[in-house]
Amino acid sequence: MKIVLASSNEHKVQEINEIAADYGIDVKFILPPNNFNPIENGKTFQENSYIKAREAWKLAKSWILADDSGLCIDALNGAPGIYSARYADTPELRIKRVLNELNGTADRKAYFACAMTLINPQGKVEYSFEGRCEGTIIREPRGKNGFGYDPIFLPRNYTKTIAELSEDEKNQISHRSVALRQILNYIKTNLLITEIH
Ligand code: ITT
Repeated sequence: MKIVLASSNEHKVQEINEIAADYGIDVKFILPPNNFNPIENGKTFQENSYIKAREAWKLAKSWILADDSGLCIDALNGAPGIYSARYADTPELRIKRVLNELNGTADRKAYFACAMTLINPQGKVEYSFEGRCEGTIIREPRGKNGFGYDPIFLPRNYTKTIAELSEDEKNQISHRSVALRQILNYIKTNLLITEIH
């Protein structure tokens, strides 16, 4: 089964395909055409994932999965949240801004959230789910793997940042893998036809 991932983030599609391959069902995610440029003006991750899914459906009219994700920091009242991708011009500057805003703050609690929406070829929402990964923000970036805010995020009960974990290790615990497993489970149970002998 081919599903268009309503995204232009190559890291996301790579991560999602790795998680799906591990799950053991025949689903492959592909990126939409280059002119995919949704206006993410929703107020929640869930609303934005729906907006992305609808825009991709208009282009492809096939199965669509959209992921809207971000980092929510308690001491910053949930910021950067839905603005995570736009918090500054580059990933490095976004990290710098977060660390500056948290300068001197003892409460470092945060979580990554990922809302996913699955739309069917008729354009109706089949399923949606939000996954989370809880942790804390450290004071200096560490590690080179992953993307975005991974170098400053220490998952709960870990001593390494996500950027210091292998892809496999990230995929065991990430907000994206929590949401995607739920979606894959739905697909397996409801959409893949199994032959009865
Ligand atoms: P698309 O909208 O095209 O999918 P995007 O990168 O703009 O790509 P989002 O709108 O969902 O995606 O914004 C998510 C931002 O949140 C992303 O750019 C990162 O800065 C951050 N983020 C999300 N998931 C992350 C992860 O697994 N690790 C680190 N940062 C993440």
